[in-house]
Amino acid sequence: MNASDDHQDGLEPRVGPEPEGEPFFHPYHHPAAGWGAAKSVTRVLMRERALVDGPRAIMRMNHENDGFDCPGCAWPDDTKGLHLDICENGIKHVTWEMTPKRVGRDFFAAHSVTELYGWSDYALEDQGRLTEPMVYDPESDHYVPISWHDAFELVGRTLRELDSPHQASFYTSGRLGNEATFLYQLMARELGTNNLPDCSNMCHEASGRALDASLGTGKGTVDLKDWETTDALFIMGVNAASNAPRMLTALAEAYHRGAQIVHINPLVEAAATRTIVPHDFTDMALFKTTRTSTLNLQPRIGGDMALMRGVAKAVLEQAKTDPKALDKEFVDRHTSGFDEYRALCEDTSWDEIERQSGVDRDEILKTARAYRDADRTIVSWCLGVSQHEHGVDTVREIINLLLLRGNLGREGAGPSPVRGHSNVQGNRTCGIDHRPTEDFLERLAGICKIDPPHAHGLDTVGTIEAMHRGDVKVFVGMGGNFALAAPDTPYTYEALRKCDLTVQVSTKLNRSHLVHGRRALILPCLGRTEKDHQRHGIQSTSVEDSMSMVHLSLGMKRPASRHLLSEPAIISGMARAALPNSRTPWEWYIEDYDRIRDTMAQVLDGFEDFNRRVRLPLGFRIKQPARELVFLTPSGRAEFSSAPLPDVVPAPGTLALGTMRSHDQWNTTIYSDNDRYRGIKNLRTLVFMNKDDMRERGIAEFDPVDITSTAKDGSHRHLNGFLAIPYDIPRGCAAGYMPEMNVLLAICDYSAQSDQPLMKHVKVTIAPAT
Ligand SMILES: Nc1nc2c(c(=O)[nH]1)N[C@H]1C(S)=C(S)[C@@H](COP(=O)(O)OP(=O)(O)OC[C@H]3O[C@@H](n4cnc5c(=O)[nH]c(N)nc54)[C@H](O)[C@@H]3O)O[C@H]1N2
Ligand SMILES: Nc1nc2c(c(=O)[nH]1)N[C@H]1C(S)=C(S)[C@@H](COP(=O)(O)OP(=O)(O)OC[C@H]3O[C@@H](n4cnc5c(=O)[nH]c(N)nc54)[C@H](O)[C@@H]3O)O[C@H]1N2
Ligand SMILES: [Mo]
Repeated sequence: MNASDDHQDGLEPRVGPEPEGEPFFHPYHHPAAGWGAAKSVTRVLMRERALVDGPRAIMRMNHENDGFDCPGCAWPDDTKGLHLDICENGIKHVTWEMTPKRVGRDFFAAHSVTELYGWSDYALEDQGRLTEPMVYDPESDHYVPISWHDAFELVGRTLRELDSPHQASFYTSGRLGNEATFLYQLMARELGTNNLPDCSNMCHEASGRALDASLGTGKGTVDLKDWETTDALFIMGVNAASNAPRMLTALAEAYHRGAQIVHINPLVEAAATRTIVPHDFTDMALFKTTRTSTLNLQPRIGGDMALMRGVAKAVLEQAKTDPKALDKEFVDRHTSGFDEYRALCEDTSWDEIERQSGVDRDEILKTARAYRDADRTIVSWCLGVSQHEHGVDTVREIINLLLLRGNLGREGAGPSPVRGHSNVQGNRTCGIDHRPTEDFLERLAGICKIDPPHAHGLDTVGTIEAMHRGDVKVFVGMGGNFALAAPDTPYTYEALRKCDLTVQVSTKLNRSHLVHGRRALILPCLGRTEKDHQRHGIQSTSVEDSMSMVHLSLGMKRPASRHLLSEPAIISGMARAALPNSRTPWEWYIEDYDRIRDTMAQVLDGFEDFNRRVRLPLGFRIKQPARELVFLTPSGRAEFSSAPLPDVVPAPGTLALGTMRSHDQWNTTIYSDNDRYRGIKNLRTLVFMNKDDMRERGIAEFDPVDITSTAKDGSHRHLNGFLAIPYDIPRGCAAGYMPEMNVLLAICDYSAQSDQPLMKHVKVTIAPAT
């Protein structure tokens, strides 16, 4: 235990609420959504005492440019705009923000930071909305009120006094609207740094890099219409029923249409069985279920690339006798690197494919048949694919497969990553990028009259390491909960505590307020559901969904407190204080967000005529060159990749552990200790294991176990006393919840391809607790 490479222990204090009863596990056999979801919604509305406001707000959510965008996931709004397109978890999310509970100065006077640190993360957020700016007072160990003016001055002075702007880092969580995003990156770049880490660095960085390399665009190319017309859907590494519940509707519709729906996931998640379409009132009343899959494959964790290679190999073998298996014309006209890829597929043996994917050849051939028989195919994926050492290669392998049959640039076909936070895609589009292109910088310089830095900045992992070394001294978090979301919790805590100043712009109290720098600010902001009054009237902000649709979001509720400022206003305040000689009209921008949009229209690709187009009934779609078969790659064509298969088979005695979300959780926000679709109640500190792996280790259901991870640098980390749950998961694989398991993730364990932490592939040993 005391060896120097041994890092201690679990997350203390607990993350979730006090359990309401004994831990319970019974495999879930009901359809996804439906009445279980409706019941759970009512419970949340009641707990938040929002039975009146909640439903009213929900009726205004995701409506054509009149109402606010669901602050939950990034699944697009229904283009038909006819029915209420909402989901259980979206409702929970909105209600959580609209709670009538408040955290005011009295609260902070009553509780020291040391005391609050001992509270669970659930309890912290459950106190309600933050109401006024607070500053940490080291004398008393309390947060005390500070005026907005003094808060901005503290930020400004600290930034001005740095030896170099690179000593500051500006994090974005994917909730931030486009206008605030643009101002935020402008402030950082005017200060002189590209240190713009964001939650994407932990999420879809791999997807963006792969799509860029293969297709010359960092995003998916399909929209909901394509989902409505496709013949085959491949759903990889996403727990849709919990994390993108509105996808259930698309799956049910596809099934009715007779489309193939292939789920690829080590766990058979609820979305891979059947659903009751939540907004279909007859289905609800009649308990009518719809199947949502035609085939389920359970690869080993990390086995997706080998699986895709296998499907491609089968398609190419078939093409020898059946020319229609391959779209030769598309391949010849639009792609490069095909011959090399074909040779690679031929050279990869079925033995290796089976071993690395964990799926047997028959199943792969069945999958290949489904793919080949479909005229139009969409492949959709999320974190199960991206958060791996070989995430970039895996996404590129997905694209290879799509290219073989020309599944690009036509209706009903293409790649469709499921993004996470509601505006994480918009953040990147609007300039949050630690590796900005020269093109973008040039336009920013020209239009905004600043001299932006050209050197790449720090991403999430880079920022943590730099804070730890003392090279970054100021951390600003625009939303999110960096301390808890990031890997290697104790290391990240140390890093944040070494800062001179930490600034968190937040709606609710969270761990990142309590793990802070020598000086610390909590700056409370308006939520997306709230009215944003500025000089020229009520302002709306825009967001971009997973499918590149940009539309307006307009808050409708009275703000949680009259001291709150909007995120654009907070950024503007910090910028004015930090850049006293700035020529950027920071205050003028805030009077009317149309002015920000006018500037954005000139700087950002695809935002021409922004103010008019964003007010169209459903907003507008950002042009996707790859969708028009225009490839902004070096060859001007879509590029096949030819990467060798990585070895993902765990060494004897070890397991590959994936960390994921429960149903009742939104990243670091925990609603309850339940995970309904996986049949779990009152338990978060668990590990799902294959029953044979358990038996081999002498572990029975609910037995406490000790989990030890081994990092790339050989160091070990531990989580003790987690309860083992026998689950339908391939041998050699295990799974459990973030953020509790983030202590197992070493800071050095990030992908060489994407710099993404390896959140789905932690090397662990699991043994009965000692
Ligand atoms: N309600 C709710 N909605 C959310 C969120 C939330 O916390 N709560 N978070 C939002 C955010 S920021 C994001 S990024 C998304 C995340 O959405 P998801 O990607 O669904 O997130 P996870 O819970 O991490 O689930 C990962 C899924 O991948 C599977 N998996 C694990 N390893 C592998 C593998 O090697 N291969 C394959 N094929 N599958 C694997 C797991 O079994 C699980 O089903 O959801 C967004 N939406
Ligand atoms: N082990 C492991 N770790 C992971 C992951 C994993 O799969 N496994 N997933 C990673 C992923 S995909 C992501 S996206 C990150 C999530 O990382 P973050 O985005 O940093 O974390 P969240 O939990 O979404 O942030 C919640 C906080 O956001 C604040 N907030 C809510 N609404 C608003 C708003 O409108 N404005 C502002 N300013 N603040 C607001 C509230 O104060 C709340 O406490 O976690 C990552 N961490
Ligand atoms: Mo995410």
